[in-house]
Amino acid sequence: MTEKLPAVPASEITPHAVYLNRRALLRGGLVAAGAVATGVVYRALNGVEVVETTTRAIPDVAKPTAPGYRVPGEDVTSHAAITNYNTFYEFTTNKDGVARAAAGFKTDGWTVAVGGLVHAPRTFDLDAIRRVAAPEERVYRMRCVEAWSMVVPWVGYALRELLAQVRPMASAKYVAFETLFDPVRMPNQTSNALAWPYLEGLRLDEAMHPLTLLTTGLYGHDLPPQDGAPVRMIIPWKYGFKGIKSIVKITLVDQMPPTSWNRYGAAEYGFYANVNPDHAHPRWSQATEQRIGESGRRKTLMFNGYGPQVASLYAGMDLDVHY
Ligand SMILES: Nc1nc2c(c(=O)[nH]1)N[C@H]1C(S)=C(S)[C@@H](COP(=O)(O)O)O[C@H]1N2
Ligand SMILES: [Mo]
Repeated sequence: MTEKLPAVPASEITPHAVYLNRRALLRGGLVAAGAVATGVVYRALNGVEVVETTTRAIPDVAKPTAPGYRVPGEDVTSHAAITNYNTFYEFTTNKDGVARAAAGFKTDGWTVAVGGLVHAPRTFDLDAIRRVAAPEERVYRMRCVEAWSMVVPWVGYALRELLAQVRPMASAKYVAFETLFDPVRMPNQTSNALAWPYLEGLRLDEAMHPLTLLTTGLYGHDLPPQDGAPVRMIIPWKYGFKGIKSIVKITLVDQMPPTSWNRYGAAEYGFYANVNPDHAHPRWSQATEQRIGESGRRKTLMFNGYGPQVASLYAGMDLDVHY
């Protein structure tokens, strides 16, 4: 049965992004599989600039099959699209321009300070972050509030593995995250596109959920700068903006922490930001979405399809109020 989907105003999907997903592009070798060197190549394919970003291959990535860890029957979005259609306001607000603007972003000496209401606060360098748990590939549906979506093979491990290392206190109720603030390395932080540093937060039970991924890679390689190198969050049942990039600080707190997009516009961006086709955003319908690389629209699924895993977290809550 073909159901007619409600008309949706033209989204911000550019022909560029749709083009980037063509399977022909994949066959054209834009995924530099197995490459070890980090590099950036600018290529014009039929007049469209594609930034080809190569990063270190992550050794021994496990491919678990637990429910929710894969997306059966849906195509994985191309590497070219995932790395050339980005939101990362610290570099530019132009989605097609993040790859170029972030190219060469240095993560040497990166640390993540994990503290607050914990018994064992600790600052992790990148090697320590990587040693906390074995890397896994998690193929997740991603859905942005602007009504585009992708399917992405992330690499990482459950955030709860990291939190276990610092031993949260019983008084901890939320987890607050912070992106690097460094206007020299993140040049658009000199603008007021958002208040800096970028802030996000989760309730502690959301942070401890096994689907909540501390992410260090995609397509088997370290994250490229445009996707949030060297470490970011991915919470697949929430809108993309909850997936804070280039994290330097994680703090356990007892009050709901402020978040950048909620400060920017509370009527548009709530704290929870669960994917919810029934709660309209003032500017973009949430009922349907444009999967990058497809021509028609898909119906958006409650909790982005992860309801069986996460709906119980919100039992008894009115999700039209707590959006
Ligand atoms: N620090 C930081 N994190 C961020 C953003 C940002 O601008 N700055 N954008 C968010 C938004 S709106 C989305 S949709 C996702 C996009 O991630 P991607 O570019 O890897 O697809 O990152 C999120 N994390
Ligand atoms: Mo987004």
